[in-house]
Amino acid sequence: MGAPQLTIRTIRAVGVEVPMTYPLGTSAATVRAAPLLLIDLETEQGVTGRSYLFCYLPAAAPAIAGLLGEVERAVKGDRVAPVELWAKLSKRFTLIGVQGIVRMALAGLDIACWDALAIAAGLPLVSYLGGTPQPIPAYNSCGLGLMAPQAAADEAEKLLAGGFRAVKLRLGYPTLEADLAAVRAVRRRLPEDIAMMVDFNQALTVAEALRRGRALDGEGVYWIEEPIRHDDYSGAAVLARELATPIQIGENFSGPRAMAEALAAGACDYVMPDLERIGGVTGWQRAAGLAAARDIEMSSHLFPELSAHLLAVTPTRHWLEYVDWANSILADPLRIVDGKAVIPDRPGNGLAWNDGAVARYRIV
Ligand code: SMN
Ligand code: MG
Repeated sequence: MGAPQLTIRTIRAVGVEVPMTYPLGTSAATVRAAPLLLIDLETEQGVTGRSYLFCYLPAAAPAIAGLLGEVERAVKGDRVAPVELWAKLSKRFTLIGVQGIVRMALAGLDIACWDALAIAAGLPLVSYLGGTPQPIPAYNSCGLGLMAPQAAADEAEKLLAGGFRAVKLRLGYPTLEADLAAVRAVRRRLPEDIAMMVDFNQALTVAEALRRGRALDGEGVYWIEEPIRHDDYSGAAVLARELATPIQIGENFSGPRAMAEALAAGACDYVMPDLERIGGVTGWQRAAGLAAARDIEMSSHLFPELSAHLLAVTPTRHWLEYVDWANSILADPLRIVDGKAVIPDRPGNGLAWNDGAVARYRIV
């Protein structure tokens, strides 16, 4: 007997703003609390699929919830078939464009659909996708925002608790000298075998990125992330060619097509798609195929609970980005053992809400 066919009954979305253990001070803005949208896809058969989105701004949570209301009207009664649903909804939202928060809303539905299917099949999502639960190496991406060099070094040391073997430092200070001071302070404090990624969050022009990148070559930096505008693939190709340190981009790829264009342009050495921007589980799998075809290492961006399942079925899997932002509203937060994410051995993607915490932090 196969699993029952599932059909969509309702899509419920609840916005929360949860405290963060470490604020995230990027070159663009400081994030002090995480606005999340928690999504429950209820089916006629009683199976509920779950997902969550990171909204960047609290105001985006009700906006995405509103879009999901529109999505619900379009797919009520449809079969839970995420590939078909993408095709239908991409057409339906063509006029506004499947970008930005529209794409995030569709990704939220997609992730919840795959969860429902895996639950109905009685398998962890990773197994439903053809893999097996296994520990996934993670870097601790909490904290390490722009701050005084010694404070960054102190924080970096704390972030190794849990056995993490890598951390990520935010850069893009007003001067090259300040960037170098932060890198050197953290690098000196960490054991040599601990990897240190750096992230500029698009702060630089191409010329300035070349200047700062050349200064960082030889400083023990594992990758340089988003040094310039996320969509300047020809500029990024210059950097990838000229700099010895690998260039990492991808959190802003809007769908697999953007990633394909970046790869065709030679814009980076590594990729790190973001689950809600690449198009959920469906988009991720297509992106993983593109990375595999070119032998490019693929890491994840945010959503560690979900990305762990997906990296396990990504042929060129690299690093899981770990953040603890969802922990306070999850009934079973993702466990890290010896620096590796533990994929829960239970049906679905493992998301379940801590209802008391959700009520406490609710904003929408
Ligand atoms: C980041 C992610 C989410 C919000 C702000 C900054 C960052 C990262 O670029 O890669 O972690
Ligand atoms: Mg980044």
